[in-house]
This record gives sequence, C-alpha cells and structure tokens, in this order.
Amino acid sequence: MNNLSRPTSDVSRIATTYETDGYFSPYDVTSEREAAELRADLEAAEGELAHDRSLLSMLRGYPARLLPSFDRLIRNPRLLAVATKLLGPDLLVWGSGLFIKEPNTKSFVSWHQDLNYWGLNTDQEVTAWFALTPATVENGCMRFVPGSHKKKSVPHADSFAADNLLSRGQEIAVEVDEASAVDVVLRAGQASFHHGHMFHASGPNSTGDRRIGVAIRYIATSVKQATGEKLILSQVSGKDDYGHYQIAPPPAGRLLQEDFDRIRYNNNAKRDILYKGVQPERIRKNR
Ligand SMILES: O=C(O)CCC(=O)C(=O)O
Repeated sequence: MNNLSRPTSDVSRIATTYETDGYFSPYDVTSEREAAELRADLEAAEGELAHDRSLLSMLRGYPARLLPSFDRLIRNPRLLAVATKLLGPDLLVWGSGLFIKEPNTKSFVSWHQDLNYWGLNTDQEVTAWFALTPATVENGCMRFVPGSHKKKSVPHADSFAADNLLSRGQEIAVEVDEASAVDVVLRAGQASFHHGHMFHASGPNSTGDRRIGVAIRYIATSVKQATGEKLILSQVSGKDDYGHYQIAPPPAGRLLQEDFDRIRYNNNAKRDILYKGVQPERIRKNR
C-alpha cells in the first residue's frame, strides 16, 4: 500500500492510529533539501573515515553522537512532538543507528520485533525511522504487519545470515501474516513511527542508489536497562528523575575523539546486551 497521501499534521490522531496499528506513516519531518544536506554531511564523514572500518562502523551506529547535524535531527521538534505524545515529555535516545542498503545489493532485514533483544524493562519506546533517501518497494523499504504489536513479545530464532542487517540475523519463529503487511514508502525527509513489538522486515535494494534510514529509538527516562553497564545516552527533552543512564553532551564538533571514546564504551556495554547468550565467535565486530 502506498500511503504517501495520508495527511500527517494531527499528533493526537497519530497516537490513536499508533495504538491500534502499532505504527504511523508517513510523517513529514524535514524538506527533501534538508534530508539531502544531512545525507551529504554523512557521506562526507564516511569519506573522511573510509580508511578505518572501526571508526566508520561507529559513525554508522551513532551518527547523532558524531555529527552535530544528526544531533539536531534527533531533537527535531516535529519528531519530539510525536515521541512526547506517545511516551511523555522526558525523553532519551537509546540508539540512532543507520540502516544502509547499498545499490543493487542483497542486504535485507528478517521479520523481527525490536524489543526482544534490547534488555529494557518496559515497552515505553518508539522508533522514528527517518528517511535520508526515499524508501521505496524497489530499494527495500520496511514492511509492517498492522496490529502485530498486540501479540507482545514472540519467540525468535537466530540465523546469523550474512546479508541480514540485524546483529544476530534474528527472525520471528511464529507465523507472520505477510499477506496483510504494508509497504512503508517514504520520501526523503519523512519518517515512520513503529512500536517495539511491531512485526517488521525489509527486502533488498534493487536500485542504483543507496537506501539510508536513521532509526531513532526514543525511550521514556523511566525505562530501565535490565542488565549490564549504565549506557551513555542523549537526553533530548524534559528532565531525568531516574538516573538509569549516563547522559552524553551534544557533540561539540564533527567526529571528535571524546565522542568516539564514549561510543566505544557504549558499544562494549551494548554488545553484552544485544548478543546475550551468543558464542563470542559469532559476534560481528564492526556492526
Ligand atoms: O531499515 C530497515 O530496513 C529495518 C529497520 C528496522 O528494523 C528498525 O528500524 O527497527
């Protein structure tokens, strides 16, 4: 279904749709020109770090902690208006990694639910998936099964498939009603919002351009990491009465050493969470 024509201005209506369907899309965030500027800034940084796979991987995992332009994106008032409506005013960003599908590649994302692997103690989380490039059926936009978030947490199995963009190639191990899935088509500068229990997946990119999305994971400050070290997160709105996390300052410049150091710490802490129960030799080092 191409739902580009749906109006997107009423945040209250978004909350109702989100509760019923587990997602809302499309939602206008920036102009296409602003999205293109973000992409250009990212690609310039990719060029600067091309000599070092580890630094490049940190950039792709944490663009908002290394580039002021992406820090501004996660604080965009239009994104925060929706996140606030769904989660309340006190907000952190648990992650804002990029999902990149290079031109004419087989990379895909298997059917999964996000919250199964994150070790959070509640579902007070929402992902805003911001399109840096258009997301189309041809380049592997996301697919959602409306209402599937109501099943709560379902069993998954790990495949570790090479072309799967997910950390452990995790895949839902119960039936997925693919016939009822919708294509989440976005223009550059739009976002979709999805619940952490939403059944979702995406196919390969068969076009000649990259498909790039920023998956911004908003959580309420009350949400606790059930295990592991205190992560370093960005606080993007309100106050933090809980202190469950360390708070990172916004990046004071581009690609700064101090920010890479914080990311290294976070990566180690997150690896323990995301790869819980996985044998060390299966862990992908540069993800
Ligand atoms: O970008 C994709 O195709 C998948 C993204 C995803 O699984 C997510 O944002 O939770």
